[in-house]
Amino acid sequence: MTPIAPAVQLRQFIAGSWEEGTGAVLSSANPARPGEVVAEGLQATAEHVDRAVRAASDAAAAWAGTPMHERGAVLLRAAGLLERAEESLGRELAREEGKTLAEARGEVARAAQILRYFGNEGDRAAGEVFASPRRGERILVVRKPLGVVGVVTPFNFPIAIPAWKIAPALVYGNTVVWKPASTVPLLAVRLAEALADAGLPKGVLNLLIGPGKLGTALVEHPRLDGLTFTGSTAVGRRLAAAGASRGLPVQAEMGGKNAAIVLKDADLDLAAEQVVLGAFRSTGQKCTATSRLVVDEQVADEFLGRLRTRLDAWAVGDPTDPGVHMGPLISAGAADSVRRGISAAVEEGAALAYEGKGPGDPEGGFYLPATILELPRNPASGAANTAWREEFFGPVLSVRRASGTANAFELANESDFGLSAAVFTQDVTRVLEAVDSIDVGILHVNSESAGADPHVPFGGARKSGYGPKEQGGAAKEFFSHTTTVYLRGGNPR
Ligand code: UN1
Repeated sequence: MTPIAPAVQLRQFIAGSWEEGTGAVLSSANPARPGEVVAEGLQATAEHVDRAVRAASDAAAAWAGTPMHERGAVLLRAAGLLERAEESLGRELAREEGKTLAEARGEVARAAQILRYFGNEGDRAAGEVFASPRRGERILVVRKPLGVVGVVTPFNFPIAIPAWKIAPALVYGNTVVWKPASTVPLLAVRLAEALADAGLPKGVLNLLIGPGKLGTALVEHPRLDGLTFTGSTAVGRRLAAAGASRGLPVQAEMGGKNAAIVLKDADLDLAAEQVVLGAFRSTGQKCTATSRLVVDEQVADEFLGRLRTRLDAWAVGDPTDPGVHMGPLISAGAADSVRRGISAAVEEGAALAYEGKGPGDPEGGFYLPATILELPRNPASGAANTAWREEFFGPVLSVRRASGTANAFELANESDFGLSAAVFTQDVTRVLEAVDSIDVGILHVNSESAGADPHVPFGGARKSGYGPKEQGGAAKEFFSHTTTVYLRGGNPR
């Protein structure tokens, strides 16, 4: 057995200095072995929020005036630091969050890739030039930072989601006050360290570790200029409302109830592989996870059989064991809430179609087996079932059978959310119909519903998202605003 690493001391990062908090003790435990503390320290308080926002505000003008190329260069150096530490950071991430080592390393590599993409943005277009209808004139559209941006991030991608918010914030010239989920503070410290070591000037990035109410203090701070959030729908709406009431731009990436749609002509083996990955990787704790399955009734029994066969070989246990496919949930509270959701769904008529094996020795970890629920055939009771409507954020897949393609698309759209979907078919006509009729921000054809690339927009339709999308060219829509300059020479001819 590998020796247990000692708990890392947690500190706040304000105005370029690491300092102890003054709030209650915060312990980040390993969800696979809750007795094992991964990191520990004192939390930040409202007083720290105030100092962090002031530090970011004081640093804003100099950072906005730093050439974009130099801002990008800091991100490129930080990317290199993360790449070199992929192995050790991946291990810390798996121990703190509970996703498998392979996924955790992949996430660190993804964070580096995001920093690289936005680092290189420092040498790309910084605005646009238009012709003018008047002689002797050009019209420039230049981009400017918002100022101080609050960044509030969830537990499930402890380094990639922060990277995809902080990197564009910084390269477009904003300064940042970041409040990560209190369950994953260690990875937040690691990202802040990498950016500081890469040469970020004092006050440009400030990190506050502590309870959710710090997010409220942040959005209410008079010197905050914008807020970007990823997390639960309830918290996102509350922060967005608080921001809007003060006239702040807010970007909020919230829930999903993403459907995989398996049509009757699909490659069933490929679809089964991808649906298992989409539903159960990261223990179902992705806003892009596949939590609903719509399968054509003509292939439903065959397809569900293939899912069961694959899941029988799905090992659940300590995520740092390389043979494991699925680790624990993030906390006891999260596991209880998913259990309550499953019970409610069953009481409302869902059938337990599959329940996988748990770990050999759970050691008190917050495990749940991979679970498939088949919802009532009656359309009204299927649609009304809790497992069809509510995001569980756990390893649960809710199934309904469709009577053909049109019905399958209807069922897929039957949700308040619209983040992602995955459609499985070999027929290009069905693909084109899916593109037109499935109302989501991200549509996968013959691949799982999760995943995001740094160079293309990420975000949801309908109630999954609020404000501009993230990543790619979309990121600048939130992290900068435009000044339109009518530029005329002194003596037009
Ligand atoms: C992915 O699908 O790889 O919180 C990224 C989430 C999303 C990110 C998903 N914002 O799960």
